[in-house]
Amino acid sequence: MNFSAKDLAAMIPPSFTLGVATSAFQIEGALDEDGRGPSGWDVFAAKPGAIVDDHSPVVACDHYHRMPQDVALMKELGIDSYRFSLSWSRIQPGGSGPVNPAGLDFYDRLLDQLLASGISPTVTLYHWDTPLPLDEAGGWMNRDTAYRLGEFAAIAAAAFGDRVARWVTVNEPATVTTNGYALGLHAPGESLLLKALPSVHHQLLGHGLALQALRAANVPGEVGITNVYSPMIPASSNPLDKLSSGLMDVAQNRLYADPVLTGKYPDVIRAATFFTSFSPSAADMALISQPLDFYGLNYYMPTRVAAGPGEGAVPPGMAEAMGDDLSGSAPGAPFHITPFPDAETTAYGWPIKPEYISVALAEMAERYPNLPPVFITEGGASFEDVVVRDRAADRILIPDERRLRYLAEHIATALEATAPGGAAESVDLRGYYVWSLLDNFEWSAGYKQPFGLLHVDFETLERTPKASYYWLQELLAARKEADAGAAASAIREPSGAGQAAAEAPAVGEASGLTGEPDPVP
Ligand code: IFM
Repeated sequence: MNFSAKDLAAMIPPSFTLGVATSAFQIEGALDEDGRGPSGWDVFAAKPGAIVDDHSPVVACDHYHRMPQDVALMKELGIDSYRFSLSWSRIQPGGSGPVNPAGLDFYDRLLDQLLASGISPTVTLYHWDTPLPLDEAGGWMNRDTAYRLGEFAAIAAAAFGDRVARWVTVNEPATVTTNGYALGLHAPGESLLLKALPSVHHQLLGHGLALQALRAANVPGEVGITNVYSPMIPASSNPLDKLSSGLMDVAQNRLYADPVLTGKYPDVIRAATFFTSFSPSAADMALISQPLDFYGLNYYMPTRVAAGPGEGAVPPGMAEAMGDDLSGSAPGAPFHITPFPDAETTAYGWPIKPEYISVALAEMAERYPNLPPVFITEGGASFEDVVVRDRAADRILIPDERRLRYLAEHIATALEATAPGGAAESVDLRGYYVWSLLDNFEWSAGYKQPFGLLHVDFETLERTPKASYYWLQELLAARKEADAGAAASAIREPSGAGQAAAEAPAVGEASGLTGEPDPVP
């Protein structure tokens, strides 16, 4: 595939939302300021060895202080929507009880500034940074945390409900359970393996209670949940590999999507309840499966699965990126993740396979006949970026063609798949959010996995647009022109996005460097 921004713009339906996404803990910093309480992640990240090279989230991108500048960069980019999360600990420092007015004020200003910039806000209520008192009381292993999330949703609805276009209750419960409770790679650092199952149910219940609170507050915005989805591919036609890949599919995809979209846990999980005390009530399942306005799907990669114990429970290369030796992370596991022989990978070791975004959407359509409209609420790639100085033009360039190509191919493939005649034509795909606006604190991988459209120098905190930023800017401008009815096939004037956009490389072209580029130390 080789798409220029303009080719791609021509494929985008008029009401399709193009946005960027971040989360509070990954960008805000200011952990001890203005009455914010500690979160479980503050404590986890401070443990020696928990984060690669002991990187600290204390400053992160300093978004808390640089928010107006970041919104201005989004406005210049021309995005339709910004997805960000609320720091629960900033708004309700104890995770229950009193609200912190300064915390509310920060998000008030952010929302107002977004709306004044023509950007529609999508708010995630829970993106992993559980208030510490709740984590200390058992976190998601404790049913009470679900009720606390419902309460937090009511606070957020009362404060911001008038301005939020779209609410995501919980982000990627699968990652929280797998990394946080089963493998100990994320906060709260529990290694409970299969005993982590209650953390699944309590997060989904938290989703249901948050949804109920938002509806009770009559928020005008749409409400949904976000799950990460990775098509599972058996490493061979061997029945054991097929069985293993089916089990991974249950553990990573269906365990989270089935209860929300069908009101039932997958059969294999229900069969397992025969041996365990896990037995969710009909009332819980009804809360979890309330109708949604949209379903959020995070797609990054497919997963190739082989039978037998192997290296690990995360994609090869990722363990190293997280600074961990995961060879013993899932002792006795009957299967493992194995590389795609022919795939390029990101810096995280994630296989780059755009065709599988189509598989993900088609599988969702097949499994869930009542699937609501879908937003890809995250997609993107980490690559080590090279910063070069273009002396002739006296500017800094970050030619991140691989990220730009990743985005173009994934957006194009998703659009093709959901267009009439496509593999997932019944899916009502409403938008795509790029992860991420900024290079940021990538959890256990610290600052070593940059996903941003904006490069962040973590010493000076200066933001510099990468080639992918200019490419997206050109795409957005071209799409707006097309929507405005400008002659689609006529030769267009340079887009309103300015000269930088006009200079942005098409996918597959050179980086736009002129003169003698010097690597910047
Ligand atoms: O950075 C994360 C984000 O917080 C959740 N989804 C995946 C991203 C990349 O790992």
